[in-house]
Amino acid sequence: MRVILNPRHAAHSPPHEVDNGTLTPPCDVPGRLAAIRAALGRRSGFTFEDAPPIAEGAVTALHDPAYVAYLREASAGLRPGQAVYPSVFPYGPAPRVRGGKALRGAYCFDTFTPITAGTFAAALGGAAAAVRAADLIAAGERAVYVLTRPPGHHAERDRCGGYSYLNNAALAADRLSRLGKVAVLDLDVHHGNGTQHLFYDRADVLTASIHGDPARLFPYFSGFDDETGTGPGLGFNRNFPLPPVTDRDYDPVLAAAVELVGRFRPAFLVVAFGADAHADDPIGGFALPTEYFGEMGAAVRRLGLPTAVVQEGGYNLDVLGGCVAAFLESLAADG
Ligand code: OKP
Ligand code: ZN
Repeated sequence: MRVILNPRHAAHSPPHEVDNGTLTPPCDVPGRLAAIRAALGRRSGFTFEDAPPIAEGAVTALHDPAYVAYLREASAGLRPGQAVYPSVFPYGPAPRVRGGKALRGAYCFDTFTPITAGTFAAALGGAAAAVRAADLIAAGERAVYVLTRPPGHHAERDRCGGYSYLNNAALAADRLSRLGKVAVLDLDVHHGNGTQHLFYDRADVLTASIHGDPARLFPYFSGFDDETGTGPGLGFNRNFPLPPVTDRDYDPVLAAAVELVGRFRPAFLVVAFGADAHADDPIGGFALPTEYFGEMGAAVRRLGLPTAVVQEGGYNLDVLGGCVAAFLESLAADG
């Protein structure tokens, strides 16, 4: 399987996150990508290539050009080691954005997602990898893996959050949607609110996400099962919120989500893949064993669709690579 790497991921390495008024160590560290790269390198069947660069115009079809310019300019204004966080978020009937502090809150929905000097370069490198994977799938590859960080599935049209700045999976899906219907299956333990948001009114891209119940897990405000789309997109978004479960209770839900994808009859599939539903993940709370990620890969393989897999979360460096390898090896298996 071809693995498309984000060559700029390490440029983004935030010093910390802010949680409940406290500086906490970052979860999305460069070592995540290194761990996955090493695990895949120990197995046969994976080839690695850097994504060729893309122009900013490749992401402004989906993301607000002013938001993308904000990310670029905010990054450019910082020295190494500096980080910019929002402190005040939009409020009132007619929030107005006139200065830097308002921009920070207008374009970001949490305090976990700082902008640093290298953030824009890293985010654009991830988008480039996703675009490259989409183009390879469009050209006839059966399965391609995008190895990138920071994640992307929480990024909305004009807002970063949840460690995500540009929505890599959505960019791949949108690119493929020019050629046929696309399904996005989000297996990260957190709801893919950004992807849902970007396609909420579209019938040509089905979005389905299995995740921890947002009543208790990030991103809290969305991912409930009554969010099903709007306008022409009504019925083309489906959420499967779950309590913290083991593989036994996850499995029937995975089967239902996969069946939903199959019934949609897409030409292409994009998997937003996270390993953070693993039992040993520090923030997910679920209880899946490493081997079960192989079952997930097998379920996706049985759909028989050309598939781009985009890396999202997964924060235990000791198990992350094994989960990714199990998923991809089953996905690529014969028969
Ligand atoms: C991004 B992805 C712990 C709280 C952090 C944010 C989670 C973002 C997950 N300090 N909560 O979906 O893996
Ligand atoms: Zn996650």
